[in-house]
Amino acid sequence: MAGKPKLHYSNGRGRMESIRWLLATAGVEFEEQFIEKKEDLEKLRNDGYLLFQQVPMVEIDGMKMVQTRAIGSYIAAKYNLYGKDLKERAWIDMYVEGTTDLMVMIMYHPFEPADTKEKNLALIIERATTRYFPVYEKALKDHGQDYLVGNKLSWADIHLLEAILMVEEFKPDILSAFPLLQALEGRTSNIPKITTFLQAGEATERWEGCCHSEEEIQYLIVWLLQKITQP
Ligand SMILES: N[C@@H](CCC(=O)N[C@@H](CS)C(=O)NCC(=O)O)C(=O)O
Repeated sequence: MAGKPKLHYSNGRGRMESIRWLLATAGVEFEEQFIEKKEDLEKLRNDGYLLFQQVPMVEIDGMKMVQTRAIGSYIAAKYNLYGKDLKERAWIDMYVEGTTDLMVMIMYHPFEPADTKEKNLALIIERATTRYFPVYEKALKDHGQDYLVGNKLSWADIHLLEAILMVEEFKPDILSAFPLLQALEGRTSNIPKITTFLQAGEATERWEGCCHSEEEIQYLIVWLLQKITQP
């Protein structure tokens, strides 16, 4: 039997968090090898483990997978969270990519300089409520089903729940004009495996870590230190 998938990333949400969500929803136990310092990333690179010298990297089924999107597709397909046919998969892809665009805005938020932070937050909220959430609310209204695609839980719903919770951290009533999304949030977060994942604090207690370059790792460390030392 293949061992547990092993996730290589920082102890932050960043690009790995959606992978953690998918595995948790599928009920797959995984191990984490956190990248804590520059040398950890260098070692992975020197060992030839990172195809493009970047993380996330997931050891799974004998592969060392990189590229968040590819890892997510593999896991979603493997664990039956990727629709029943090509058309459903196309819809799931469109939704997941749209949600990812919103998430990336949020992911960069902690790295925004103080003078643009507020503006950036306003833009996140504006995009969530005028560009992304209306699409999902309409989809649910139009087909009248419980989940976004194929009346069955898929990667699209899981990814959306993750994004909703992220935006709610900034604005708890963000879904006030989206009753069907509120229902979807309740329905999905009550799925036992997701509840367990949320209760374990996995989804909420990580800092918004994502490192892009050695300079950014340094920047991150400064940012983290500031966060830790703030009263
Ligand atoms: N397209 C890649 C981007 C990965 C990426 O930018 N990873 C960052 C960490 S979040 C990284 O490894 N940065 C170091 C570098 O680019 O040198 C993906 O989606 O996985």
